[in-house]
Amino acid sequence: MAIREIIILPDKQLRLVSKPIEKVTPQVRKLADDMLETMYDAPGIGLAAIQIAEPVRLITMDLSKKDDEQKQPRVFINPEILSVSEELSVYEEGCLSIPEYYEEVERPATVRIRYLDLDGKVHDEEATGLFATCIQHEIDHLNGVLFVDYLSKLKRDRVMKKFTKAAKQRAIG
Ligand code: GNR
Ligand code: NI
Repeated sequence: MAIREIIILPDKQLRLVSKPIEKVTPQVRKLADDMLETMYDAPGIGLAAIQIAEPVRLITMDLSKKDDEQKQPRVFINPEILSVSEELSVYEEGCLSIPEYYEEVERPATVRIRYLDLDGKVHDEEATGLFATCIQHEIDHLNGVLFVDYLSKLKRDRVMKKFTKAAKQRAIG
């Protein structure tokens, strides 16, 4: 396993549409392992492969509490949203690719999802609460969408500008 670098705004790779995984090969398992290790190290509750510059439809997640004895690592391959509830819910979201920026986002409160696990088995599930928010946030990443896209243009422009400026400062050194 290896901890990989997480790419941040304004990296254009975050806007790529990730490709479906055709077969669960040993390389896919290795990538999922690296993603889990990178996610726990960050730390974050979810990670999409594109956040470590791998444009494939693979997501890791662990929604267990920090002080839970057992970790609950989860892997979602080619996840799809089958349906969404009319009911909406608001969560304060953050993103490892937009460090230290948090804003409330409104999304469907419940979603039905379909995905493959690391054995290639199909799962149909209902996600609610933080699980619903997180899986929607991660599937958005697979489509090149970031949570700041749901904010006002004023807020989004402000964030984009801040991260563009910070990247330029780092380039100067
Ligand atoms: O660690 C994360 N926390 C989080 C909090 C609220 C809504 C979504 C998330 S996902 C985020 C990790 C991340 O950037 N995943 O793409
Ligand atoms: Ni994110």
